Amino acid sequence: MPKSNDNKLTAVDRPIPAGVNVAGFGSDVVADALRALDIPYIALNPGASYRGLHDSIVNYLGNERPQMLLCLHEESAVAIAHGYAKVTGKAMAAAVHSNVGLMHATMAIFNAWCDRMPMVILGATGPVDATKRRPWIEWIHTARDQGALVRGYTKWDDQPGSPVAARESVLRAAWLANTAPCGPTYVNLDVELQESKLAEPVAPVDAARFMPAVTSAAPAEQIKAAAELLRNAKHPVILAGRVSRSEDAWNLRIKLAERLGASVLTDLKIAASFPTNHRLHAGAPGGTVLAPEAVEAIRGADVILSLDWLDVAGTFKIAGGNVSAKVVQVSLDHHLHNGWSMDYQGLPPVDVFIACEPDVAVPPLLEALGPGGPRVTASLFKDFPRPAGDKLSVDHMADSLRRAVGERPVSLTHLPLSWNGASWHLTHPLDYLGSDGGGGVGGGPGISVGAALALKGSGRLPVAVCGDGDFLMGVTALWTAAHYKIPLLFVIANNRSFFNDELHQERVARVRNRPVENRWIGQRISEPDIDLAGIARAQGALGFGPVNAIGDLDAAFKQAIAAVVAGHVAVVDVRVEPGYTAATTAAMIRKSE
Ligand SMILES: Cc1ncc(C[n+]2csc(CCOP(=O)(O)OP(=O)(O)O)c2C)c(N)n1
Ligand SMILES: [Mg+2]
Repeated sequence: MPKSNDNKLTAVDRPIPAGVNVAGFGSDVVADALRALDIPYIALNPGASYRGLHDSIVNYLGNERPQMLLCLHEESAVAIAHGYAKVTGKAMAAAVHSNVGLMHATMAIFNAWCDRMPMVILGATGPVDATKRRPWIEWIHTARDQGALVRGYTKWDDQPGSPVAARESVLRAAWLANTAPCGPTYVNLDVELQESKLAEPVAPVDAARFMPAVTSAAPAEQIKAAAELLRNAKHPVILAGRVSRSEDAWNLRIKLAERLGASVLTDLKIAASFPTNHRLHAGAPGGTVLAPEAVEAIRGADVILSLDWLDVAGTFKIAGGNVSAKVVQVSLDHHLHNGWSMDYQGLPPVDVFIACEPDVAVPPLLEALGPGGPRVTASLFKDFPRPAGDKLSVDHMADSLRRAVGERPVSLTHLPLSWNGASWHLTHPLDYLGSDGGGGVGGGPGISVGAALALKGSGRLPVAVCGDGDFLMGVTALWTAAHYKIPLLFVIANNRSFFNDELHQERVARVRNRPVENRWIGQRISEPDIDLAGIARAQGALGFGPVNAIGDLDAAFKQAIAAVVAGHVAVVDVRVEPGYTAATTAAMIRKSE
């Protein structure tokens, strides 16, 4: 095993001192704004359209605060910012080159948008003044309305006309991105603006004054009305949705659930929001299907409290529709709904609407409920699945991984579609960071690198469990982790297939009375099998496997975890039998809705 040298990220990519400490060019003013915002990193793939800014970060800022994180694809640059925000709740920056870099970045921006994660994306175009354009290349890389590429899934975008206006844009972009409901913002910097010499010094700005904290209190009347409903509820249910990573808020949610004796649902599409091993947690968390206990809880509920649940209407539909319970919705999400994207989901029935962040609503709700409880309820908790059979399944993989990490705090930075929600206890807000947000396959690796970056030094072991398809689409994010010495364990649930879609083909075949045996064609990633451990090694990570036998799992995980603890990036290729949980499979291949 190679020795991990200095594991300080700031020691990587040091420039020789340029001796520049006065802003001389337009892009220096933009760099100053990034520094003033305390943005620690800017993940990027380079390009001439922002060579001015690039120079300012290296030679004016000395490549620190922000430090560049070189990425091999724009999609991973944005995904890294996404993963970083999942842990910290804060925007870092990403830079992408002209229209082409932005086009590469779009899916990752969409993922971050759907996941309501903040980030500031810097792009570039031009020169807007055609007389200044280099022939050919600067013409093809100039677009009239570049922001239009991402306007449907960013909170705001701008193309400022001067260095001082650009500074204001960057401040506004950070402020808006970080204000709930959070999301990506995009600032497009004209080449000429960046490269222009400043005619006169630009007066400094007190950035903090342009970042006012936006707090929204819970409306007192609605809190009272909700407390009234919940106090009298016989079968309350809490849908624990998009909440923060705060431990205090986590504990207050537990207090609320216990005070009410409410059954609590969580969702693997989003980060951990309630301890899944708590007696009030209703069944194992699912991504696309609801556990039977969860369906039962919703059907039997008389009051349902949604703490910014991702999809209230869809959940009711899965539970069989006709939900008669009174519904209290706590959310600010409506501020982001627009005409381009339908990611806002179905319109749910709501009896009391509390327009604030869930973390803000819970304390006054508890207070308004007053003393009482905790009510006694039957335990809904079920133990881990017992992996069956002698073929290596995803359950065997999870079982061995769980034993290998032992008592060590783990952050699952990503989970594959094949994951069984029953196989892990999520007992801390950082135990699981949620999915890719937008269902854009290929996000797992980059998001995990960004999350691991934010977790570096925290004592938590970042573990990314990815499908092979997801891993292969985003695999070059590994190099960034290896280069910047960001320890991270990848476990690949390698079924050598885009298996999700095999089930879709099976469904179509069933409906059409055609042979389901052909479902694998155009789906299987084999002949040749891809050496995933080899792809890891080729990028400076450590590769283990392929692990084909159940008996070899423990040793592979033990070695890989030791490597990550020593500061490395490690990948374990686990050749799993294709298959999802029985409930997911049944839901996916059934003939009717
Ligand atoms: C960018 C993108 N392309 C295609 C899809 C369609 N799709 C959804 S899941 C999936 C398969 C993912 O494969 P893998 O990560 O190996 O997980 P598995 O289905 O095998 O469990 C595909 C191709 C998508 N959601 N996003
Ligand atoms: Mg697969």
